[in-house]
Amino acid sequence: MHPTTQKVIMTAHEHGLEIAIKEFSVSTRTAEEAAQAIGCQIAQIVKSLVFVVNGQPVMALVSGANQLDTKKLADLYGVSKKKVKRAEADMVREVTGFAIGGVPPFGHTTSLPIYFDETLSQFEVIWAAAGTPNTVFPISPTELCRLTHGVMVDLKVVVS
Ligand code: 5CA
Repeated sequence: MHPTTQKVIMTAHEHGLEIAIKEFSVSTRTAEEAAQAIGCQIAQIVKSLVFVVNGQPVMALVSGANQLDTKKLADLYGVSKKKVKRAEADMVREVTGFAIGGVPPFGHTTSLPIYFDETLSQFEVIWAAAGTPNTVFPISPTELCRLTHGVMVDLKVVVS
């Protein structure tokens, strides 16, 4: 098992949860690829995205079906939308310990505030990255929200 994946398993274990990692021979680097490999809806894929709000890194766990509305994230902090940026690859690695494409929702090297897309809560099972671009694991939204101390919010772009 890859050491980065081990970190994800251990963190879950510390919270009393056993997770079963699924490793694919194909890429699960993007939500589309992950859904394809798993054979689930894209909405069931958890995107673990790092944003910088007012200079502070935060993580948003967003359904693969949704785009994050930076205005909604900015509003949570009472700042202008201009103060919200997507983190660069280097920063993602620095604050999570993982490279883009395999960033898991927990097991990070630093403690990040976590926002949880409410769309994810409609499913019994959702799938998140397990530390590498070809590993994922299933989890219930309730467990994931509990384990990450996630704040459930509506952050999605509404397409009209
Ligand atoms: N393993 C999959 C599904 S679990 C996964 O990690 N998906 S993800 O959405 O969490 O990670 C890919 C995301 O990383 C992309 O949606 C994109 O928002 C972001 N990303 C990709 N390239 C870059 C980059 N160069 N800089 C910043 N963010 C990036």
